[in-house]
Amino acid sequence: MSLHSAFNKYPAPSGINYAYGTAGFRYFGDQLDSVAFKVGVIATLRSICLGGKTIGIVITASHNPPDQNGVKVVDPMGEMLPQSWEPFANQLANTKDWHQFNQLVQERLPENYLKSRDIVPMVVIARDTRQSGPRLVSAVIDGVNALNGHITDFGMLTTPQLHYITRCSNDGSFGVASEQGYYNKLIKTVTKILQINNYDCLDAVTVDTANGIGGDKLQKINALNHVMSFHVINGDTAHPLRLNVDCGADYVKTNQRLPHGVGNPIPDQLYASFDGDADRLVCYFMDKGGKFRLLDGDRIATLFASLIGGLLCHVKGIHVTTAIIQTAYSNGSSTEFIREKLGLPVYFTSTGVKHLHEKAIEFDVGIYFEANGHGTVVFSKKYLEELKKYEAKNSSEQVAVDTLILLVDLINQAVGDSISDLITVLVALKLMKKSVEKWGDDYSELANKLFKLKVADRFVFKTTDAERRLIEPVGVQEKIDEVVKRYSKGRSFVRASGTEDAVRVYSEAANEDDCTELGEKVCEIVKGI
Ligand code: 16G
Ligand code: ZN
Repeated sequence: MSLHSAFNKYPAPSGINYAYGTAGFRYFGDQLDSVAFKVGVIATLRSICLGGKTIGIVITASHNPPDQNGVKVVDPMGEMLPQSWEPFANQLANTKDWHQFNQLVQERLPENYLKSRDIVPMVVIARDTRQSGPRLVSAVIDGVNALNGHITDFGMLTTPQLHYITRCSNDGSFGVASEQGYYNKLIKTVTKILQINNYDCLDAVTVDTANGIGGDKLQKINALNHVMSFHVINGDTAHPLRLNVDCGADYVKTNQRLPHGVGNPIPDQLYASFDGDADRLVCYFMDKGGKFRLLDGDRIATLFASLIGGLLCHVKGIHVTTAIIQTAYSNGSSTEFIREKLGLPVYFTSTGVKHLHEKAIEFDVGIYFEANGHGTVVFSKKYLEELKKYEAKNSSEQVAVDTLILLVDLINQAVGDSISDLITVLVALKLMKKSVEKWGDDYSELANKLFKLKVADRFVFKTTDAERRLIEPVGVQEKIDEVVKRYSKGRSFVRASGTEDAVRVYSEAANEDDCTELGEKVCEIVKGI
């Protein structure tokens, strides 16, 4: 099909202004056909501009309800589409006129591209379990084919698996670019870590997979290995309308309670939840007193930092920079714990994986997590090289070095990955001989609450300082400051959502009542604008 015919096949609906947000284009599934076609075109153009490197596309709306969907572009090394391409993506997505559309496309194409065939643009695609997925994949395929691109459809995968495949397609040293390649790398690495540390297997764990794709993939891992085992609950992918309903990482984190399906939790035993596309992880347990204890992204970051920091202590003579990257949503207690107990620097960025990732790669070991469970660790080339050439002085040092090297393979550096993050949590607890209870006692969270407000125009809210302060509307931040200082350990910020037509208000304070009162007062300020 020619580009022109494909353009006509997918007319853009009127009345929607599409915007490439923090996680790509995200709308109701039936509003995305024209966008999916255009993202096919964008990914192909991106591949052409990068001389034929493979670009990824994921069709998912993550933790959002089943009738929504999203289209997201993955860059060659598994990162997000660079922000410099977002205005172009928005322009294409909103163009209804063929001539204008064609002109925009031609401007990005090298001269004679369609005739010369010097470059073969490569695209890989996967989707989650949503009903609108197959239709949107077809639309993407039409977009890629219209520009003579080559596309491989990997069917249903977790978002991080598609990031992994994209990266491997461009960098063979990362692994084999297939779903099986992903499992092989993971299983081989875990098996080796356990072996050199004298353990047979990891503890089995119950995982709520939000009735999403992560459940199917964990079952595959169960069938392929002997060193770890996952008991999947909320693993019903046969009924896509159950996706994320009363379960999953977002439900557990937002409501601070057990997901549907965990009836009688065993005290002090670890449980975990993924989100619908398996790139977020939260852990939790019920303590002996029957209290629900959440172990969110902040906790996972501190656990990983303790594991890596502890191992690095054994390897004297290696100099690496380590930092933890957080967002405004990270609990103040976790920040204090990292700075004071772990002695590590903390940096803040805006919400959204791409911002955290960008900062994390400035360090040899960059640990980044959002409180909601999105995150991973990135390692520099230098770090791996230094470890590889390090001459250990005794066997325990050698084990530490080898474990550190293996962790680089275990952790999915391309993007936060529920499966590999969970396995790393289990490895960390085992190697550090740390109980879940002890992990939960690292620090006590300050009370925190999140409010969502509908406003006439969320774009009037402009922030600075990693979204922690408002610069517009002018004068509002001063009013917030005035309220915040009345509460012990008080903190609050206001930011426009990047995924919903709403404004979010976060409040934090020494106790629940203060936290609620503070949040409500800040909401009043916002409503009064
Ligand atoms: C997206 C982001 C997530 C962020 C959330 C904030 C990615 C892959 N996903 O889901 O990291 O926490 O947006 O949503 O970057 P909000 O802007 O609506 O609060
Ligand atoms: Zn997700």
